[in-house]
Amino acid sequence: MSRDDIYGSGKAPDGPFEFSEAVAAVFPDMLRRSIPGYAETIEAIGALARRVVRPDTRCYDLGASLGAATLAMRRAIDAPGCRIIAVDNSAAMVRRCREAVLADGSDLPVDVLEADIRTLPMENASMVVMNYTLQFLPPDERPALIRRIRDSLHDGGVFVLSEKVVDTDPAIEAVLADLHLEYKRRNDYSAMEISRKRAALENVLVPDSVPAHLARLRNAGFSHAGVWLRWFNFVSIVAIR
Ligand code: GEK
Repeated sequence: MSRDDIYGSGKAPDGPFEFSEAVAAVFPDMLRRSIPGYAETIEAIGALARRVVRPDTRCYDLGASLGAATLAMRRAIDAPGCRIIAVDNSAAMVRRCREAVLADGSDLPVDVLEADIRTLPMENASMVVMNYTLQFLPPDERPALIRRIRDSLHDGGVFVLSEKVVDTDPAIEAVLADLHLEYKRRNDYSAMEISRKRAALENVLVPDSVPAHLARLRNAGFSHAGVWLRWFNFVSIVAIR
C-alpha cells in the first residue's frame, strides 16, 4: 500500500482538494489513516449485502473510488443473477477500480462507470451504498439524489450512507473534532499535513448533522433510517425503503 504523503510533500497543488491521480495512488492508506471505522464499515457492507440482496437485482456503489465496497458486496452476495454498478467521476479512481475488479477472483458481474452520480439512471436495486460521498455534493443537490436512490430500490431494499458529520452541540463537536485530530496524529500525520488537508477540504467536504441526514431520508420516503455505526464524527446510517 503506497503511503499518503500528499500534504507532507509538494504533491498537492494549493487550492481545493481533488480526486487526482496522486490521491488515487495513495487512497487506501489515506482512508485507513483518516477515517475511523472505515474497515469495519466495509466489512459490515459485505455482511449486509449477503443478507438483503435479492436474486436478479442490482447493487449500486455511488462514489466507488477504488471499489472497496463493491468488492465487499461482490464477495458476499449469494443471490443469483445480480449485477453491481460502481460509479465514480474521477478518471484516476475509475481506472484503478477497474484494475481492482479484474484482479478480484469472484465472478459476479461488475460495471465500473465513469459518470456523475447526480445524473446516473438507477433501477431494480436491492442495495445502494454511498460510502463517504454525499458529503462532496452541493448541499442543495442532496435531497433529489436521495429521493432517486429511494425510488430505485425495491420495497425492503437497503441504502447504506456513510458520512463525516457535524454535531448539533458545538461543545460535543469540539470534543469529537479534537479526538479525530488526535486519531490522525496517532496515525502519523504531522500537524502541518492535517492543517493543509483541512484547508483544502474547506467548502469541498460539507458535512450535515445526523438529525439532518435522518430527516432527509424520511422526507425522501424511506420507511426506516438509523445509525448502525459511529466513531467520533464518522457515521454509517442504514435506511430501508
Ligand atoms: C470507499 N466509497 O472506499 N459523481 C461521482 N463520483 C463522485 C462525485 C460525483 N458527483 N463526487 C465525488 N465523487 C469509497 C470512498 S471517496 C471518500 C469514497 C473520501 C467521488 C470521488 O471521485 C471519490 O472517489 C469519492 O466520490 C469519495 O468506500 O475521499 O473521503
